[in-house]
Amino acid sequence: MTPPPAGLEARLAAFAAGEGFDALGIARPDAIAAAAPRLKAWVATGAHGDMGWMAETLERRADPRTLWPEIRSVIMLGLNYGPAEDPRKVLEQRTAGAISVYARAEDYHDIIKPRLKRVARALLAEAGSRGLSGDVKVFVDTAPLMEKPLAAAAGLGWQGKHTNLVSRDFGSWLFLGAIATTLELQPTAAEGDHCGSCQSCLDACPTGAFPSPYVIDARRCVSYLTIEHKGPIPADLRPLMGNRIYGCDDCLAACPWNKFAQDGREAKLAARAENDAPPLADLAGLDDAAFRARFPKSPIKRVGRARFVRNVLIAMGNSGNAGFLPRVEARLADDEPLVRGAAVWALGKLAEAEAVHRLKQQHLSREDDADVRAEWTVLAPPR
Ligand code: B12
Ligand code: SF4
Ligand code: SF4
Repeated sequence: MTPPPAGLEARLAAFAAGEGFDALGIARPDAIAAAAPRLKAWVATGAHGDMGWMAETLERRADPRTLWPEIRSVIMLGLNYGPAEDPRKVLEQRTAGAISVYARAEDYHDIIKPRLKRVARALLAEAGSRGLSGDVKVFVDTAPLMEKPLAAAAGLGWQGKHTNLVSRDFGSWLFLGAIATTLELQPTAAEGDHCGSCQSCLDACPTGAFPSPYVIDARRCVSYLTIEHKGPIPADLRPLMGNRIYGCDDCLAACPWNKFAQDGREAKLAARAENDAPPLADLAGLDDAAFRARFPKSPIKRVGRARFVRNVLIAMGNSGNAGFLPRVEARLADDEPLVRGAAVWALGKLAEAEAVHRLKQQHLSREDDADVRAEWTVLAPPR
């Protein structure tokens, strides 16, 4: 295929800027050869936990050409969602829940995807006006594509020791999206690593989720535990989660490159005030309908009510606030075993031994779920 006339890339950049994207670069589909063996090695250690889809899509993930053989260029786009203030402030408010920055606003998938489609359509129209024909597909976290290595290859930044993409201009606060195309576009230069001797992100992690720099053990990451993990959260990690009820930003927020970042310009990505530090007391009693109504257009809805209330109960257990006990006790009889189990754990953290014993006698004999029975058993051995 002959290269397109000079200027198509410049028009592409203008379309992307017009749709509000803050960063753009172009990578060849074969640009991430080093990522494939690393990904395979990572999955082989089991670090992906119960994200079975990572292992199932391994081959396609390792090379975009397996996903789409005709692909010639991958356009990587970044959208700045830099918070107005340090998101870790809420971690000190033990009776409130900490929701990660990306989830305080509207679901970014819904914001980015239509924009990617418009940019892609404009690119095809522009190429057509130059006598070029091509095809496009857009991705935002929705396909087995390694967005971070591709973004680094396209020069948007580098994969920092916390494994996410760090940008000189936006620090750790870029959402990534991709347009794959059969058009042969001029690639942009890759970005080098600027972490140097810094390891602030590694030190900041509350659960020790980095076995080594640049490698995450998802099974220990609060983001995985609160969002992806469907079962009971391992007991040894619960106390380390503090009041984080949906995702975590500690490693991102610790990055010194954030000092060059600007607040996100996007109104739709601005935090909703009610999600800045929501009182835990308002969240533990949500039923299905109330949960959906509380988080309209939010990514939080994706985890469903049971997983979310599980997280809230763990935060209550970590709060040291015995005032939560009536709300915790109410969840001991919840329909969902996941919720009941977390309530038992929170009870053990907040209640006096006498109350624990009384409630155990009341609930254990009727409990038919093995996980919840185990929570009761660990909590206080039978007298
Ligand atoms: C699976 C996943 C997760 C998992 C696993 C996290 C992870 N680091 O992969 C969990 C649920 C934990 C997660 C959490 C979060 N995620 Co996430 N996640 C993804 C997803 C779907 C796939 C990522 C992937 O392929 N992981 C596989 C592993 C192997 O990749 P990796 O960690 O990058 O591993 C590489 C390094 O270890 C490297 N490596 C190994 N050794 C060495 C040595 C050196 C020297 C170097 C340089 C590299 C290196 O090689 C590996 C392969 O490239 C992407 C979307 C996508 N399709 O890409 C979003 C994505 C990565 N997530 C994103 C976000 C925002 C988050 C959270 C911040 C959300 C939150 N606030 O809670 C946290 C951050 C946690 C963290 N520190 O990573 C953004 C990141 C944007 C950015 N600027 O990078 C993405 C790109 C989504 C998006 N479209 O914007 N996520
Ligand atoms: S998101 Fe939080 S728990 Fe996960 S690796 Fe970063 S600091 Fe650790
Ligand atoms: S905190 Fe330091 S080590 Fe971690 S990504 Fe940022 S610059 Fe790199």
